[in-house]
Amino acid sequence: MNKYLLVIPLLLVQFELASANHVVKMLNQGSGGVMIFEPAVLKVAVGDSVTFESTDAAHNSASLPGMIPANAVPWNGQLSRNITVTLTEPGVYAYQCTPHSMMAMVGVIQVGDDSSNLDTVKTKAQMVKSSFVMNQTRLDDYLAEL
Ligand SMILES: [Cu+2]
Repeated sequence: MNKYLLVIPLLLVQFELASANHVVKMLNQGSGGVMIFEPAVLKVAVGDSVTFESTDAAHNSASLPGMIPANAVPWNGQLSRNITVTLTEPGVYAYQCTPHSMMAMVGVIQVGDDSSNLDTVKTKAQMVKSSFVMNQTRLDDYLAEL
């Protein structure tokens, strides 16, 4: 019986070491409206990767300047192309689709359950959302879910 009890912690360690990949679809129409990332709010573990999938054409994913953790690497995907980013810095990340930024095609990711830069991101969000011509509350709503 003892040897079986030893196996369980080993399995748990292996599970935690395995980083996961998450998919965010870039859509013309989603359950939350038009020109939208789905899911637009994502919580992942440190070291996980996220693939922004070009489900519908003519979208991209680009991190928003000043709205990712201080040491995180920014990204800027090409239109109509998948892009996979690995998130090694804990904290809050906000990103947009560049051609549809005015339509509030934005999303947020929280890495490692860390909120240390959330206030900074929320402050910057007030400037970003001033350019939205529709869905003005989307970014605030997403950030409120963290
Ligand atoms: Cu778009």
